[in-house]
Amino acid sequence: MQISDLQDIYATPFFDLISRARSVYLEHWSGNEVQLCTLLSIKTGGCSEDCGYCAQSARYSTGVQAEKLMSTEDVLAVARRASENGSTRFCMGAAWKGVREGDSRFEQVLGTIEEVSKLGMEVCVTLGQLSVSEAHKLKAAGVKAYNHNIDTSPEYYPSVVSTHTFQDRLNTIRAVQDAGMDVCCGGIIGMGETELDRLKMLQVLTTFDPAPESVPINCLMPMAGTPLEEQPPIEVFELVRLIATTRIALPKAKVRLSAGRTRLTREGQALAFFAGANSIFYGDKLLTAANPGVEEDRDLLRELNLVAQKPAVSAACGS
Ligand code: SAM
Ligand code: DTB
Ligand code: SF4
Repeated sequence: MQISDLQDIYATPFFDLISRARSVYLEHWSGNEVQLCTLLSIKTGGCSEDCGYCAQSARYSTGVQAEKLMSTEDVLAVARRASENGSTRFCMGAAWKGVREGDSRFEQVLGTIEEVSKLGMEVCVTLGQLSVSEAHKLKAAGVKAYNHNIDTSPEYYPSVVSTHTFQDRLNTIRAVQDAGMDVCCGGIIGMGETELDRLKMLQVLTTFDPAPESVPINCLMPMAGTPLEEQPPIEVFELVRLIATTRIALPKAKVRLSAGRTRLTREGQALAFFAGANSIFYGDKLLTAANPGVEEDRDLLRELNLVAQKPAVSAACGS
């Protein structure tokens, strides 16, 4: 898609924009379903990278302590609870620059994935950079989708991260696709980028082949101690416009209303769902930051007559 097309869509009068996004949603999705995805940080903190938004970078004093990789047993206990609570997707995150084949910690994660996939939820992981052989191993262990965000426009990326490049992100995404996993890729808004940066990020996502299966839109949660700690909150209508534009540009993608929901009102979230968001992180914690509580989310979904989407995998095969 051309950037000018995305700019035209984004600039449509607000109600026309969200109505169009809703029509596009109804053409491609049935009913009023929302996917509930639980996140778990299986390896927290101590990361070598300098992503300016991240509480887990070892370069900033954020109060997040570096922890060891969680055992398979401990991860399984959390995954079982998530499944019992109605989550249909389970995403495990590690504060790593990337993974290396042969590393015992990578082997341990593969074992954990094999066990978690038996629970019947879609399994997603976000472990940083990888090459195609590691991607094949993850796929074989039962991973459905790999989360690796481009986070912002190619032009703005170096203002936020210096320890790896935008191209490194694209290379990992290519490896994930070559191994046959779905790509979950989106970004963060509210890092000081312009409206054009947000649309350029979206434009990059529209060039992916195949298209991303899910697109998380995170609102920056300013983390004390990081370079972006003072960023002001985003304007809700800017978020809703971006979600609607994403829905129109990538009609079949799950558009995930991700980090930052604790700072949105219920009405703001309702507008985001109307504009095409059809997935949320569910459970009171993201990786290190807060998320609305399960009861709060259940109430919201009930009042909006939104129901949990069924998992796309069966417990028997986990693939
Ligand atoms: N280390 C891996 C990586 O960088 O891909 C996986 C974990 S990383 C924490 C996953 C994503 O979380 C980031 O790409 C970013 O989009 C999001 N994220 C991290 N910190 C955030 C924050 N403070 N506010 C909003 N989103 C954030
Ligand atoms: C994504 O796009 N957002 C999630 C998930 N993918 C891994 C992570 C949000 C992290 C929010 C900050 C924190 O919890 O530290
Ligand atoms: Fe590390 Fe990922 Fe955080 Fe960057 S976003 S510092 S790579 S955990």
